[in-house]
Amino acid sequence: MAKKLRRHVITMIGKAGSGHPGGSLSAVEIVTALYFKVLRHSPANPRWEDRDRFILSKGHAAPLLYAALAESGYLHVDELPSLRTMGSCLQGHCDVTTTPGVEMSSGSLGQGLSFGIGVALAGHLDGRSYRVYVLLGDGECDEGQVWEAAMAAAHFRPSDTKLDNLVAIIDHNKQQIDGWNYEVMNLEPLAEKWKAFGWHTIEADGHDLSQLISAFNEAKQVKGRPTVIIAHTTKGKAVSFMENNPDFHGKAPTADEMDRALEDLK
Ligand SMILES: Cc1ncc(C[n+]2csc(CCOP(=O)(O)OP(=O)(O)O)c2C)c(N)n1
Ligand SMILES: [Mg+2]
Repeated sequence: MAKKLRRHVITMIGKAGSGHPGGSLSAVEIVTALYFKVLRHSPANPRWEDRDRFILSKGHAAPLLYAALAESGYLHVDELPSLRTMGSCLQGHCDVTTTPGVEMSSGSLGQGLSFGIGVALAGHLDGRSYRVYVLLGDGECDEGQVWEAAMAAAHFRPSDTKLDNLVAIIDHNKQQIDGWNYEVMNLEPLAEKWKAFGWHTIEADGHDLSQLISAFNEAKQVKGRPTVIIAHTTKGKAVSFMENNPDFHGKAPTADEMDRALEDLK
């Protein structure tokens, strides 16, 4: 499934002629684990009230989310090539008003965790047992709002239960739009920061499905505080000439590059 999603990402962005391959490819296993092993959801009924919520805060990875939504049945796979065309329900960044299964309009970085806290608090208030998963980029953590949210999530105490229905996942691919994080804005020590903000903190190989699934299972057992999974990943993962190559943060492959990428993903 992970390979299928990668192939969709490449062909969708290649056909559209614009989009963000690097940060879509790095998060493939995280999204695969969630959609195909972890989330309690009902693709036939996207607004089912008890569904677990997945919030893509790093909204530029929309093609990956659309591929997962299509492969799990929210959309038809043959709608995927309409990415970024006028009138399509698959715009370049996530739009809650047009795409079944999208929980939040995102693309302006920094907002998803705050929104996720609201959804998690609402779950407690409504007596529902759904869980909330928010995927953030590591460069996205340059945004002050992420840290306001990190502080707030460990603070709120709905009916004496802290937000243990909330899981943040950081796609820690060590790069952002302009290159390496350590050159743009050093984040380290990242795990220690989240621990200091009161979160149960797990580090995992973000391309190892079994490590990710155990991390999500561990998070389900944690009581009284939210969990963050710091998923160590590689930007552009599995396409040789895109791996760790900042040029492919936000650039579509040419027709020739698309062929070479699909060759890597055979
Ligand atoms: C508020 C805001 N500022 C700037 C941008 C432009 N932008 C899009 S992606 C990106 C880099 C994000 O880096 P990271 O979160 O590490 O994403 P990834 O490496 O997973 O692609 C930036 C600055 C944006 N979308 N929103
Ligand atoms: Mg990054």
